[in-house]
Amino acid sequence: MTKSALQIARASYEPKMPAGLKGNVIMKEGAATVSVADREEISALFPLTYGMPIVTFSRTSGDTGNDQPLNVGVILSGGQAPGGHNVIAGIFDGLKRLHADSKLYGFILGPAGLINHEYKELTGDIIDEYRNTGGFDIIGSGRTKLETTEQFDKGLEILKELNIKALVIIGGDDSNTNACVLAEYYASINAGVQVIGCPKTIDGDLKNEQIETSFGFDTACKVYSELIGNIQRDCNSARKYWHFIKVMGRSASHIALECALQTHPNVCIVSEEVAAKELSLDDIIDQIATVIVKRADKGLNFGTVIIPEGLIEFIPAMKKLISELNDFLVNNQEEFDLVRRSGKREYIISKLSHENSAIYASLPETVARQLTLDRDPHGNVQVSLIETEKLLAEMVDKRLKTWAKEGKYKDKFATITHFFGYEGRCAAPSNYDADYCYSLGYTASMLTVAGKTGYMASVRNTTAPAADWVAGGVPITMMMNMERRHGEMKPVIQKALVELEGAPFKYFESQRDKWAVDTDYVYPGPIQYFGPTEVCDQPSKTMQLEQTGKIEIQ
Ligand code: FBP
Repeated sequence: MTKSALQIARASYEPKMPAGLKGNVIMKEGAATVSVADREEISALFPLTYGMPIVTFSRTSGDTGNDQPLNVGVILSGGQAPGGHNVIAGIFDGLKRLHADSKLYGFILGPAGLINHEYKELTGDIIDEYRNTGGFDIIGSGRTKLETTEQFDKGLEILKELNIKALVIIGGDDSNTNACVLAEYYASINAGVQVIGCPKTIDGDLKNEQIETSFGFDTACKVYSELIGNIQRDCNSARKYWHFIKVMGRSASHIALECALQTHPNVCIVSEEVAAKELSLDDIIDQIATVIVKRADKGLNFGTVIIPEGLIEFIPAMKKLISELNDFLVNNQEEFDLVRRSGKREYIISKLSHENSAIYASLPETVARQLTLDRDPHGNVQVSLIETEKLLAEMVDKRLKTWAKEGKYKDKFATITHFFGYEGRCAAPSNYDADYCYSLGYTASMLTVAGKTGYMASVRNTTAPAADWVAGGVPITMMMNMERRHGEMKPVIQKALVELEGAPFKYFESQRDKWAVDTDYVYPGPIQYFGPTEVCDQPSKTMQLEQTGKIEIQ
């Protein structure tokens, strides 16, 4: 494999670790825990893994008494996130420190690897190739859901064959929920296999009182912010384009908000605010167009708009339209297919309720078509495929043309659209993610050694220097509540959306009017891996605001 100069230099980076994980480690147990909501239902569903204490690890000068080799399996689940390889390296090093004969097996291409018995042993040579690198390519990832007892039993066959005592599942909220269901099931049948979760997702929506952040968020946001900064410098140089930039984040707007905190765009839409204020698509268009006019009045015919990927589903009126469309097409697909392509739009307009028909008619041709064509296997519109950035740019253009006729706008409006997602998911992890992930992995191995199951690895106090970080484990049931999924009430880890009362949004809210009309762009530049700590080691602005109430340094 040909390596870049950075890859070669970065391979020898030694992730910083909490002092509590260095040397021999002992575990302290706190008080019993309860779930965030629906305690009766969750405790009944998880009789063996409910109520367990939060645990923390600290250094001891004494002997830990753990000196037996231990075989562990690891799965990468869901979308890629920078730092996954360091989680695996941390697990490996933790296990090898315990005993040189311990083994780590990686299941190939996500949970499917466990079910299909596809795996490889991760030896020291392999691990060394992947230290501090981005991507999940060491074993690959996948989105198969581990949720049926047949899958659990099939998985157990290979776990037994390889004498694996613990399985670490690195994933987002759904994968960690399923990890807990698996932990409970294996405990209930005395399978002798523990299950430990690890918080991953660039979306940043797996966090709570105990989990400060999901790994990958920091790096992905830094990559997108670098690109947004570059675009801002370009548009401030050319002074002729408005850039509409969509950023990933399937549901929550944490990425969009963090990028706004890093780059000070002229507009950033936050889906959670749209939902809370029940804004319509028309309101959002109005907001953006108003900023464009205000800047034009100052001679500034350029700017940036950041749009979160999940926006459409947070606009109450769009949600209703999509839901009626889903129902209508499920029942009338054959008739719809017979309508000529040129007549499909009019056909839908004639069939929908008055309210939804008007919204549908106002959508640009391409988006209207996407809403009727791109459907998932359950017959639902694939909202993530809708090019929201183009939708908004086109609709703003239309609005400005109307305003021009009314004499409210007289300048030229030119747009360029972008979507940043895959550009950041496999970037080489920032120092924060490299350190955080390695510590999470090492902690996961300590949890397996301690015999824990149904826990998520946690590393806290991460805005402090790494030596002061606190490593431990949190019972997954503690993060759960009951939610309706596919028509059924299910126990799930609460997804963390942007809190409108939280410090990151409040800070953004206090600044956005200034950023809208002034040109106060920040150009973060590329992630730095070597250099002064204030350049290389800063956690995300979101974390800084959440943990300390302020941004240390822009
Ligand atoms: P995870 O929640 O699995 O970490 O994935 C998040 C994400 O990166 C979203 O931001 C994005 O909407 C989605 O994955 C895209 O995934 P895919 O390429 O599998 O469609």
